[in-house]
Amino acid sequence: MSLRSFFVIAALSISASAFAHDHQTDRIVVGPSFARASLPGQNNGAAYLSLQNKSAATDTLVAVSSPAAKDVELHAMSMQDNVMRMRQVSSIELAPGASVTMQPGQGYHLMLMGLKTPLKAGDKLPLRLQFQHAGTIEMSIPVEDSMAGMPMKQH
Ligand SMILES: [Cu+2]
Repeated sequence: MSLRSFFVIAALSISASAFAHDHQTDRIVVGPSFARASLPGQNNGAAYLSLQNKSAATDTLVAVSSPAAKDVELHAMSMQDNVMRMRQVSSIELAPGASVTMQPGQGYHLMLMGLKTPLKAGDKLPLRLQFQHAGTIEMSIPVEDSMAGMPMKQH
């Protein structure tokens, strides 16, 4: 083996273990996730996670926090009197094998209440997820521009 390929393999194994540590436990796998850049004048923000329950038991996301915001709430979109509204929910349940993919405009999202500084595209948002069984998962997710995840997204 050449010295050069040794370095490549070493670098790969470091990033693979860092990923496992940051983003998943045996029970819960976090897939592609992002926060949206803040709109001018708004000190609340939104973030969208992909979560999968790999365990054989139901697990529940019970709390989320971030050093970047005063509070992080779990929100769900729902139709009320023909208007899309969001309401706070106390937890998000994941059946065995089930996954939740949060996206703008429907289903669940994380609401970042009282951001300490505006979120800018390219930043990383640190999050701490608390699951009933899987425990705590700490990770950072990318901040994308404010159109990120829209159905008409074009690049
Ligand atoms: Cu919300």
